[in-house]
Amino acid sequence: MRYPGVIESYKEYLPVTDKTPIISLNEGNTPLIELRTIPRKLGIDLKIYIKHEGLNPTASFKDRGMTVAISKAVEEGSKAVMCASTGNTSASAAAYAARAGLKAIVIIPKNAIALGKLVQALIHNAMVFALKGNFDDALEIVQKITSEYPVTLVNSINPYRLEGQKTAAFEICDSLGSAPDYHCIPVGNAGNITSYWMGYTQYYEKKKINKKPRMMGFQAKGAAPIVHDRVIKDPQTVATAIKIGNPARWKDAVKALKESGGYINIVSDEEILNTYTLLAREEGIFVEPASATSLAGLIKYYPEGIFEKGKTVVCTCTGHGLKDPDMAIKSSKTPIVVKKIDEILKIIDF
Ligand code: AN7
Repeated sequence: MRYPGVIESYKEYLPVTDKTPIISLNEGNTPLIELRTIPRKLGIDLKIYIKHEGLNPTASFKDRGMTVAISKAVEEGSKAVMCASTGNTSASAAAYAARAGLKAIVIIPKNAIALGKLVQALIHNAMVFALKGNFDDALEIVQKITSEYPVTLVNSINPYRLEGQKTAAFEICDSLGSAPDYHCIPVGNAGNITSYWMGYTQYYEKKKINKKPRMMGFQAKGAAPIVHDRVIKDPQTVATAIKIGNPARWKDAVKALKESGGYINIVSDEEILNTYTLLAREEGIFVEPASATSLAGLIKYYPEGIFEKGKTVVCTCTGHGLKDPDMAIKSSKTPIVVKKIDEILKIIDF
């Protein structure tokens, strides 16, 4: 059977009816890849899976929530949608709005989002504003405009976004046959950790699983408002996707952490980038820097005994590595320029 996307797959758990026009790009059904090399090389006694959300239609997890938010916007007669974004939400909003025939307006922090994401918003023909300010400033403007004008907000303040995103937790349980013991996840605006916890909780209440995981959130060191329990005025990190100082879903994330007996802590830019290259080189998995935060946190805190040995962990990798080609180039060797076969053979040195 042709895979139909997350709304058709999990209809009974979503706020849709037969009257909801389903706007989908067949998102979801992303691979759950078991790590082969990293746990062995680093001496980590855990079964670790990567939920590779970079393999969604616009190459990030945002598509799961966007299919629901855009479908509901169309159902409600909206003609335009708007978001602030560190890049992935705007890429997804632009694509799903194009699919639905809606106008998309996005505000991104100027010179602060990865090139691939900017390109996506542009090619899908969104109206793109580059704000001289950061993500938090952009979100404030979007909240003001959408509360006063007839345009639908599609940031994760929109509850339909969370509804869609929770389907990733369902997929994990469906493919493992149970919930993992731990779930590691990057935390930016904190919508995704909230969504996963909703998903696990609902599956538990429906008796689809008999345990729930501990939610393990990780924030970049220079952008860790939840860890430090205060707004960060000028957040800084190479992981531009999570360069957020005042998360919209802050309270919900704290609730998810509390209810799950979870854990939240920081990882440095260096630790994020080390894990980013490690995943690419040792496992063949290319994710964007912010996405590597989940595994970077596991690698950093495992030696402190935060994870019980022998357990199963899922790390969500939220976006594809191709989103940020500049970072990939900076993190890699340069091509070797040659003209003749002899030069190549000399360098390979068989
Ligand atoms: C790759 O696109 O906030 O904690 O505006 O793109 O749910 O915010 C992106 C967030 C992690 C954090 N990884 O998720 C946006 C935006 C990637 C991301 C996050 C984002 P949340």
